[in-house]
Amino acid sequence: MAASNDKVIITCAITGAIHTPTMSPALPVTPAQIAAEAVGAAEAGASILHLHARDPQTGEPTPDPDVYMQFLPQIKAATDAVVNITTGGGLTMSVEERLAAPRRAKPEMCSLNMGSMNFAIHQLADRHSDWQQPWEEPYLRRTDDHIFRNTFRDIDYILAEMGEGHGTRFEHECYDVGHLYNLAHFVDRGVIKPPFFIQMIFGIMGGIGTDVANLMHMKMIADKLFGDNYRWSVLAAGRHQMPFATQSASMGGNVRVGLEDSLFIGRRELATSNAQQVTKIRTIVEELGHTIATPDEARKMLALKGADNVGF
Ligand code: KMH
Ligand code: ZN
Repeated sequence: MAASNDKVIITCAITGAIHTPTMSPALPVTPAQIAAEAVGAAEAGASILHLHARDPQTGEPTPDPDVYMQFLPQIKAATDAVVNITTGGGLTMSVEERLAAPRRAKPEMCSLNMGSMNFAIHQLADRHSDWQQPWEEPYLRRTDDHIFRNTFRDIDYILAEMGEGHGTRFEHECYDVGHLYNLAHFVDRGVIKPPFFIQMIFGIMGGIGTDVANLMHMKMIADKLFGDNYRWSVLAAGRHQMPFATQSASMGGNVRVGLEDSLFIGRRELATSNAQQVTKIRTIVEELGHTIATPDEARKMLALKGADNVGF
């Protein structure tokens, strides 16, 4: 069994690299918007903030560390939430580009995607027209031919650069059962050490689907592979976000919400902010009889290096 949760960690993924500005006016794109949304999410109860950057003019995902540095200090000044920077980046970025901002920022946490896969969001393009920016439609449509690259060598490289190099720990993003076995390979080699944090992901086209039986299976296999050496969390894409997060909390897991994963707060109703989603899942978690983790409790649960030891 996974280490039991006294407290539930809420991660909020603020903007990501999947959704585009046309899809929702609430999606933050400028550094000021990303900082404000992150601070709002933390105030609502998120103890971890998962962050990507966007080009301030166009809203296109960017790997530029200078853009990250326009919002990271603001977030740090306004909240003690754990900053978690993506190493998945955006769908057009090389592994080197994906590492540029994490290298500069040396955060407490980074995401680490645990396998290569098809990562398809082209179907989102069929739901929209009148694009605000010329990059949006081609960015989405090209993903019917997109491989999200995360080879064993890439994973080793990121572990060495960020883990050994900067003491960063990881949100291990597992989009299918095979990714748990990939994680086990690194755990068995001793390069990933407990207590590690598994983010189980449901509903990305190319990954495992949104059947609750899949969540049960992922959890069962994680228990078999890792015993009580791990912490786990769930995110599901789109309308499955809240049901799957609720299922995770009711099974003793942690939860991730945020506009990176879903733009909605209810059936066909767009969320007005990241904080709105955090407040909703926080209410559910508390109604289930759990307590949410503060940032320092999350740090302790995940053995993080602390907010004083980062590069921003
Ligand atoms: N967009 C999520 C499905 C990353 O940033 O490294 C996964 C994610 C990847 O958050
Ligand atoms: Zn992300």
